[in-house]
Amino acid sequence: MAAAPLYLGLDSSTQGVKATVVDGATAAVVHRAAVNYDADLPHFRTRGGMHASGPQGAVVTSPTGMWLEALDLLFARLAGDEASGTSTSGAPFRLRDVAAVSGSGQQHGSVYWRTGAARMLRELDPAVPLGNQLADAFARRDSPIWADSSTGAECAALEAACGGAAALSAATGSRAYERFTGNQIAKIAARERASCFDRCERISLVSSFMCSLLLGAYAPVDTSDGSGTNLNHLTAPGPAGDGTAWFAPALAACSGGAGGDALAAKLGAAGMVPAHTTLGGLCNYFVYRYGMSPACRVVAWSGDNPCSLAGLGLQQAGDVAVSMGTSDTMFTMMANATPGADGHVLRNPVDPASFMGMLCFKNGSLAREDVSNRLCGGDWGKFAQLLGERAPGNAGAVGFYYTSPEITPTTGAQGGVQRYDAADTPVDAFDDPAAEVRAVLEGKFLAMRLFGEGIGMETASVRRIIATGGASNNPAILQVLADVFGVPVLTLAQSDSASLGAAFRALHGHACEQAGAFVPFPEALPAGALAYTEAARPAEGACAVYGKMLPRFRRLQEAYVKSLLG
Ligand code: ADP
Ligand code: XUL
Repeated sequence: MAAAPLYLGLDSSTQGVKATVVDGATAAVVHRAAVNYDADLPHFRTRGGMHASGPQGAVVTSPTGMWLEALDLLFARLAGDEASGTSTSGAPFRLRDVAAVSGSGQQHGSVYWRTGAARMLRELDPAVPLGNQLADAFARRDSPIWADSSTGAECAALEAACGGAAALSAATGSRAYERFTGNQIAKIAARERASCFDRCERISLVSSFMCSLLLGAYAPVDTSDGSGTNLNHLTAPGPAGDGTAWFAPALAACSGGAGGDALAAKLGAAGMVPAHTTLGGLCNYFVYRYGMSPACRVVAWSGDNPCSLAGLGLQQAGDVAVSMGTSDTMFTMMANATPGADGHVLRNPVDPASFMGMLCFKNGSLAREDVSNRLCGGDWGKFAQLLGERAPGNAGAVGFYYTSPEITPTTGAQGGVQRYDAADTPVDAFDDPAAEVRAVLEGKFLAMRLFGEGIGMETASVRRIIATGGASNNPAILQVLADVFGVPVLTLAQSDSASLGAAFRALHGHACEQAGAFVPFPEALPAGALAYTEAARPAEGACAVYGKMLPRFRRLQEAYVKSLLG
């Protein structure tokens, strides 16, 4: 009997690159592999996969060459596991059985291919590692990434050129954000016009960059990750459907004076594609070097948050996901796009007719870890115990923990920590360590509620929350989340929702290609693909306590953010 087709999902994230192989018949995870940049590629000298520089560490990049080496190392590990007959599930697998591959990239990052690089991509030599043969393929050695917050001036200019923040948000799904690719490009186009921008024939996102390596040709940007650029038109019709066109005024504003057409040519003059699009076959490099099938199809890559939406199985409005990793994100499926002043609306990666609402908080696990390290010696069990010592509402104690400059709400280039007692008086420390532990969580989840409402996600319409990311292993943290929103919190047995979602999207894209028409995502997924477990149920009355607290929380947040913005 022929083996069931396998689907490969890759995730090029901030700290490493991961692979998830799923069985197409059951959607069960057959194998996983991972590469960690800091540990596995120490010669790039990154911390958390990043290089930070400038005042407050606001300029943040990753070496593009590191991503090349990491992809080879990941495939070498997969091929080695195949050869030794080992896998994380115990079931042997063959890379040759992978019918389609797709991927997930950290959002917003950008790669600058130099003139002539298309040919280098087309002629990739399977005998030479990617890092060696593409060493000269870039107009810039380092890629700005999502953690960068150095483009405040470019954001102001973009909003001014597009008729203000509200107009930009209505068109692209978000007002101008420092990390969004358009503003990153604008900075480089203006300051490095001759040394980089004019020498560059193509600008890729991290997602379309990695996809280009698999294709051996420049891959288009997909509409979901494209919604994180400030350069897209969220709803206008484009060559490949609604939401696939660039937004001309934004292109012109971010081109450093070179003109919107010049920038469109570098981004892909044909516009974007829906994320379920199959772009072509896998290039020979991966066939000959790692034993992949020459028949393997490449489905467009997307951003990590859109891929997580697919991996967590969000299927109807009111399904909300909360991911608590390096950054915290909250996202939800939405029937309509109602972009607001803060937060983002993206295209849905598995349904070209709907949208994805998203909030991104920069201070996620590192802020919680800071509290845990200071007060609990880094013991999450102790953290949970302290959390249980105080009731929802924290007897009025409120804190804001922006250990690095925050994105939601935007604190500009400044970060800081501010605590208030029940009388709204700023205090240096709470009397009770348990208050600090509760405040760092309640503050985050209240911000999710507050900003969620700003993009049309009414708390009353939330049905359930699916939690993922490192901190979702902590049931006590999930209890606070359930209490703030008043709904059950579920977790999924499978981890790594972004690479899992990329594997599911490979399966989905392949199903659409084979059917010659769009197949609804839930129909493409094998039954039972997603097994949820209820991890927390809201305590009686807790949600109402938080509802009452929200106006005060908003007021204190506004006051503190105003002081940071100066
Ligand atoms: P990434 O964004 O890099 O994928 P992860 O989702 O793997 O990050 O999350 C890593 C974080 O999870 C760590 O920084 C750690 O603080 C946090 N974490 C791990 N276990 C726990 C726990 N039991 N309670 C709270 N936080 C945890
Ligand atoms: C989303 C964001 C981060 C990155 C890295 O807008 O900036 O979540 O995608 O994970």
